[in-house]
This record gives sequence, C-alpha cells and structure tokens, in this order.
Amino acid sequence: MGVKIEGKIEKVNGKELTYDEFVEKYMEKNQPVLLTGLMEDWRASRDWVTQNGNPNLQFFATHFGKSKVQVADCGAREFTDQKRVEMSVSEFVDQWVQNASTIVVRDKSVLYLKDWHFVKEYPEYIAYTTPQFFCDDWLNMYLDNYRMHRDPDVYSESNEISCSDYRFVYMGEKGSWTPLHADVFRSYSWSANVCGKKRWLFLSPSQSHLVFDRYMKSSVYNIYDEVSETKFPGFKKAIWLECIQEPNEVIFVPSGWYHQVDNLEDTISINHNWFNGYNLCWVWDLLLKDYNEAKEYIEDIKDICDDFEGLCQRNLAANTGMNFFDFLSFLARICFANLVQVFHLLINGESLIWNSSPIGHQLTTNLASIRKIALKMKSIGLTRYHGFHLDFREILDDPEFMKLCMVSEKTYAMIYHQHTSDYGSKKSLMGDVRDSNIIRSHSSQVSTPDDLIRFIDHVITNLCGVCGNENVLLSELS
Ligand SMILES: O=C(O)CCC(=O)C(=O)O
Repeated sequence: MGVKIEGKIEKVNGKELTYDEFVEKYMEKNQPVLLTGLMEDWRASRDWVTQNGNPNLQFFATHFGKSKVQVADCGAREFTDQKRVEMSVSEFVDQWVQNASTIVVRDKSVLYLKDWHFVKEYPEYIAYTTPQFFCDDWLNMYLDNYRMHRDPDVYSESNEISCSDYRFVYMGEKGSWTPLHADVFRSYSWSANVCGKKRWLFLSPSQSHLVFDRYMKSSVYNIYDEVSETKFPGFKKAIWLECIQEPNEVIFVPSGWYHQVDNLEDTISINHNWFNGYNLCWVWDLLLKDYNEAKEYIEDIKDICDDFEGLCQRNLAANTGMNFFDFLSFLARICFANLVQVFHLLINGESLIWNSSPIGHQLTTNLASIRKIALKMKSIGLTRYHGFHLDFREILDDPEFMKLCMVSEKTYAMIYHQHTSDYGSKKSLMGDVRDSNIIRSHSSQVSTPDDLIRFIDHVITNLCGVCGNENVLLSELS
C-alpha cells in the first residue's frame, strides 16, 4: 500500500534567516524546515568524510574504535523499535566494511549505529558547533549538571554526574532506517547530515491518530509495509510530507510530528533532542498522558497498595524517563536560573524595558511559559510529595546551579549578540540575590506547582516595582 505524499518541507538558507524569524516561523508554529549553510567549518565534515563524500570509516576505527555503542539491526523488530546490540565502534566498522564487500545480499543484516553520546564521550574533540537556532536548549543544559531522574532505591555518589545527554551521532549504511515514531518527551530535534542522504516522511500532529490502532495503543512500525486496514483503519487517510536531506543540510523536526527516516546512501548524521519555553507544553501533555496510562494499568491493585501514587510515579519514571516531580524540579531550577538573570540585568543597571531588550523579553517569555505549565500541573491537583522541595535561597550556593546560570546567560548573550558579564563576580551576585529584600520577604521554598507560581509572581511583581514596568511585564506573564 503506497503512502499519500502531498507536500514537501520548505528549504531555507540558514545564513539568511535570523533567530527571531526561526522562532516565529518554525519553533513557535511547530513547523519543520530544512536549513542549508549551517555546517561550514565543522571538523566532522572534514575528518569524518572521505574525498569522494563517503563515511571515513577508517578514521572512526582509528580514533574512536574502542567506544562501546548501540547498534540496531534494521531487519529485526523488538517491540516498537529495532533490536539493538552493544559493540565497539571497531566491530561496527568491520561489519560495515564486510557487508559492503558481500555480494550475496540475502540474509545480510543492515546495521545502524544510533544514539552515540559522542559529545559526552569526547568533549575535547569539537566535532561541530550547535547552530544558533537550536541553542536555547534547556534539556541538555540541565542534563550537563543534573540528572532528570534519581532512583531513590539505587545508591549513587552524591556528586556523580553520570546523567546522559540528548546529543547523538548516527552512522548507517545505505538501506538502514528508523521506524515511525515521534521524539522522546515530544521534544524538538535537529539532525545534520555530515555525509550521505536521508529520506524523511513527516506526519503533522493533527493526523497522528491515523497511524494508531482503534484503541490508540500501538502505532504503525514501518509505513512501507503492507499495513493492516483492520488494525490501523485510519492509516490510508494519512497525508505525508516528504523531505530528501542532502549532505550539509540540517533538518528541524518539530514536537509531536511522527516521522520515518531512510538512509538512501551511507550516512553519518548528528542530532540533538531538546526543549525550551516554546514546546514545554508538549512535554507536559505527554507526561500527563503517560501518567494516566501508568495509573490505569495498575488501577486494580489500588486498594491493596500502601503508596499507590508513589508507584504510579515510579512507573512513570521507568517508562517515560521522568515523573511529575522530576519535571517540577527541572522547571523550578530553570525558572530560578531565569530569575537570577533578571536580577543580573537589573544589578548591571540595564533598564528592563522588556519590549526593547531582547534578552529581557526572552526571559519573560520563558517565565511565562514555565508559569503556564505550573498552572496546568496545579490544575490536576498535584500536591506535596514525599518531602520533595527545592529552596531558591539554598540553590544559589549550589555550584551546579551556578554553572546552569552561566551557560544559560552565555547562550542568550550569543543568540542575541550581547556581551556576557564578568563571571568572577558571579558568586557575589548570588549573594546579592539571596540577600535582596525581594527574596527575603517571601518563602523561597518550592514543594508544589502552586509554590512555584507564587514565587514567580512575588519576584516579578517586586522587580517590576524596581524597574517600573509593572503593566508590560505582568501582562506578558499571565
Ligand atoms: O536519522 C535517523 O535515522 C533518525 C533520526 C530521528 O528520528 C530524529 O532525529 O528524530
């Protein structure tokens, strides 16, 4: 059964696109786009590609051969994904070379190296720089300093940062592919072709129900298969967008768009998943949906369970990678980092004329989106949980939090072409924030979404008093 393709993804020269245009046309509207001109000067494009444009497998074997990586067997399905095995990069390269020289095609398994945390493993080797459009990345900024979920039953050193990130390298021979899916946490992703060619087929979120069975439980695995009409009655009606991605092109994949990807040539790509103030609502909606499913699944043991809610949250974290309180911690820390930057602008004597200061405006947009999600969390009756709390005044002494603030500040300075401030004085800034009347006059403890909302409102209302922008700032927040 052929799929109905009725549209192409727009291709835009990334060098002629401003950040604000990218936000307005693609990130806010949640629309895909293919961008050119963003990969010049990447070390990956030089080192990883041979003169005739193929993957330089020998380079990988020589320099990164010992790395252990996840490799998918594209011909073997395991539940909703491909079967994966762990092997070294050298073993993967050997099999690729052997496959390429095998004449008998039957029974040959096509291997695809996926989700290699290359940046984490080789921080000194700067293979690429993240294009400016994708830098407002709260997920990876956070995971560089904190874990998303800490299992209380598993012992770990308190200062160990083994949290992983969502920055990956993919490598696969012609014919390797990725089954139909929407991205983890319903994040955005971007994917850059260092070499090779990919075919992407996209389905808009308004049509995603069409790839599910009638109970909305399982989705189509491979859209080129003979898809059973009895099992997936809507599938034939789905209308797909196609994109052929050439080398040196970067694709932006918006939240919640189902997509399937086929490597039309031997390909190496780099991709990141991320979220920020523009797609936070997607992350919360997914978390709530997964929570309801986790709860429904164990509903019949509710009456015999001592801590039913705790079990639901544990199952949610196991299935989705975080639970409600992980997400609240994430929101609170990111929110605090934004508030520190607001203080910083004020202390540096920047008048916070929100509409004309791009960073001020960005910080307000961020706080507004965090506040909106906290309101949604509050509306489902999320209350205190197992002594969970974060204290804004205490967190100011946390070195990881300081790093989060610094990276966030640097990122916005880079995006909006501003200077970053003197990091030497950061410690004293934290002290000034802690001792300010605004912070001292209100509880800085956050245990529930409602606490977070009150804290944001208190700080912003009082800062408005200081900078004289009451109406503008408050109306943007609400
Ligand atoms: O390149 C691939 O095979 C899959 C990438 C993908 O699905 C993504 O970046 O979301």
